[in-house]
Amino acid sequence: MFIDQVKIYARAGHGGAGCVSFRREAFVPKGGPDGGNGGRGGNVILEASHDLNNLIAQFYVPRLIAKNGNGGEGQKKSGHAGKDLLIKVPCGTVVWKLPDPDPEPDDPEPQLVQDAGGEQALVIDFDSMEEEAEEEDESETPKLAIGEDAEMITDLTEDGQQFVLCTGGRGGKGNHHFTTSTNQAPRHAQPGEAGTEGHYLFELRMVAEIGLVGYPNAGKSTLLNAISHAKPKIAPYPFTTLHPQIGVVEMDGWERYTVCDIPGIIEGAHNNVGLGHEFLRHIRRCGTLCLILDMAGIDDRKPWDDYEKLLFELGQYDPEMLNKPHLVAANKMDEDAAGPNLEEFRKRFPKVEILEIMAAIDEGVPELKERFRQAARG
Ligand SMILES: Nc1nc2c(ncn2[C@@H]2O[C@H](COP(=O)(O)OP(=O)(O)OP(=O)(O)O)[C@@H](O)[C@H]2O)c(=O)[nH]1
Ligand SMILES: [Mg+2]
Repeated sequence: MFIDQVKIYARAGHGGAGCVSFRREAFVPKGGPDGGNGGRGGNVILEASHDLNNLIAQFYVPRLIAKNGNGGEGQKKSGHAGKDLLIKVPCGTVVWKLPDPDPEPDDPEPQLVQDAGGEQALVIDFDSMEEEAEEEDESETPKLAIGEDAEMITDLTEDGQQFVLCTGGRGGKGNHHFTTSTNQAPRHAQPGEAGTEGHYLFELRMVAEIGLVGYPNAGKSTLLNAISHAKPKIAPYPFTTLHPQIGVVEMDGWERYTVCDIPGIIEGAHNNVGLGHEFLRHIRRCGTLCLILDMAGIDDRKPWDDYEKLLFELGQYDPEMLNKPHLVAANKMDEDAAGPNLEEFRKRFPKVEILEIMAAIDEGVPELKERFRQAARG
């Protein structure tokens, strides 16, 4: 299972309470207050890790609760701090703060009414309970509130980058802090502060330099397979790839860059046709896009139509996508129809940079790899 969006509830630990205690020792009369401070609550900390590639761990554990601090003790002993909860998330995780859900409606208050006989009876208004329940249902309509009520609070892109999602509450002060000239034996101490909490949406946007975009069956996964150690599934039917994959391309001289293969897009993807276009989020960060076209038109489409429709769908997802530099990989050049189609394509789009490849047999692939390297270096 591949999870790239998940709702999370997180809460930091509460601070431990301060202690009320008095020194009791033989031969020390009126030993004075010696209540220690409470320990602070644990933080919830996120850490980006390049060893992970999806949010599956958060999907199974969507409540992140850090430990509370311990209470203070006598003899001025401070309580232990609550342990921080360190959560590893994949590099490229964007965290959104969601608005707090509406508080649960209170149960209707029983009301005392006088019945005809003058006796009092307890009446609970069940009608209003039902109405409230209906209203609640309406407010439950799922809204992935990105761009509306949600606020982006961090973007974890670098391996090892940390972010404190919720801060643990401070421990309360013990009673020895509260002695004054007039009160040498205070019988009160501070309670611990509550840790911060909230509802969040974690969204993974993969981090890669080059993004492959194309219709299903165009050969995106075949290309990723040819240039990197990634082994995406390749098959002669559409929508073989169901979730994004990143391949690391290693060049001579220890140079590396990453390429992201995503599921195929088809006309109407912005209206959820095919697999929709939500996974385009994974190529949002790519500096360069490579549009892979089946130049032979094996699935009875024309490459120039594919090209225009792909650009249209990219623009529908986010007009910013059209500002990214892109090049075209004309794939399946080993097929007979590919040559004439390419000629026609060049006539229609003379300014587009095209590289001819046969991904299945590695022809033209080294040149494309080199071109990607230049693009990745920016
Ligand atoms: N003739 C020919 N066939 C190719 C070439 N490259 C890929 N194919 C074939 O095209 C088919 C689809 O390849 P994939 O790499 O799975 O295509 P994809 O773009 O990843 O498809 P989806 O994952 O469904 O979006 C497979 O049967 C490949 O063998 C090529 O250069 N020439
Ligand atoms: Mg594929």
